[in-house]
Amino acid sequence: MEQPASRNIGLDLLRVTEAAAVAAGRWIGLGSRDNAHSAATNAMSNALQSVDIDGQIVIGEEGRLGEHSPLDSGNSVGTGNGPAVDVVVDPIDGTKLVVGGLPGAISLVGVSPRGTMWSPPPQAIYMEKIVVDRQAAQALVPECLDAPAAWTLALVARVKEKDVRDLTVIVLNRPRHRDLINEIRAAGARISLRPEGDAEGALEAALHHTGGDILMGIGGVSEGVIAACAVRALGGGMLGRLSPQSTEERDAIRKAGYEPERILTSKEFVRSEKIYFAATGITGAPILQGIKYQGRYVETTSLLLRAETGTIRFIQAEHLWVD
Ligand code: VTB
Repeated sequence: MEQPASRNIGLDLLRVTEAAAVAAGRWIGLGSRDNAHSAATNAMSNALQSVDIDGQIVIGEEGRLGEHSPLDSGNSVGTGNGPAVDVVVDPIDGTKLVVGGLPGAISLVGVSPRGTMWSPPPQAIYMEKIVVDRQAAQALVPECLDAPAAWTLALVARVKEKDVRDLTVIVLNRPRHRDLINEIRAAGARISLRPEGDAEGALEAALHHTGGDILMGIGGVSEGVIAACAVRALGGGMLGRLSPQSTEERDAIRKAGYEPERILTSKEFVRSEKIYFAATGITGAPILQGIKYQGRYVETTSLLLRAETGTIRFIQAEHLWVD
């Protein structure tokens, strides 16, 4: 006999990123980082309270921002009725993009069973990553993180059956990436330099047919773990390693008993197939349209992933606007 379909909390989680994106959207281009950030964080936290999960935030943003919010690591979220889960959130990936009215900002949440999400100490801020889609996943080997970029790009190009010059590499525009950018250019690949948003970049690289073939470089830790949820759900490939950018950060990681040198794959970042991932566009990214206010309605575009079943849903919604 056919098994009854299992319960899917995805739609409830989608409402969480929709709420954060709609709240953040009110601050697009208005120049206030604090207002944009707290609007999105509060909206996300409120929306999470109505989800039937017994959730715990695994990586909050207190380490990076040096300030506290209802979404700090260790905080409980959800009604408490429902599965015990780990939760990783990013109310806005790319706050400066929202503040400046620039494309690329999205809101994200990832959920997996309690105890399955990798949780570094809050003092760990930076992570080096490589992310590819399901076609290129087999090409990634741990050596890629230390090899010259040309080597990794050649492996990815081969499995994707294209030339290196046809690859697009997504990289955050930061001084720390000067050598990486030079190596990629010398290898002949194209670069999409981003001012912010490496979780969004990872999503583009992990989804097939987006135009972005691979994400490389050093971004945030929470962005890395949240990206790992999406990568697993999409069957893509990912390598990550903490990349402390100061001696204080390195010492804090060691003191907490973590090996800064350890390389992890998406399966080690999230040790379960029971992953949900949701993202909603704020200012409009290549994969998700931005928020549109249409008088009485606000329109959102979201992505909802469930790893267990491999479902990929793009969801467009109109919400009756109550300000
Ligand atoms: C990235 C980016 C974020 O932080 O994670 C980046 O995706 C890394 O830190 O949007 P630096 O900005 O210090 O390089 C953000 O820019 C902000 O959280």
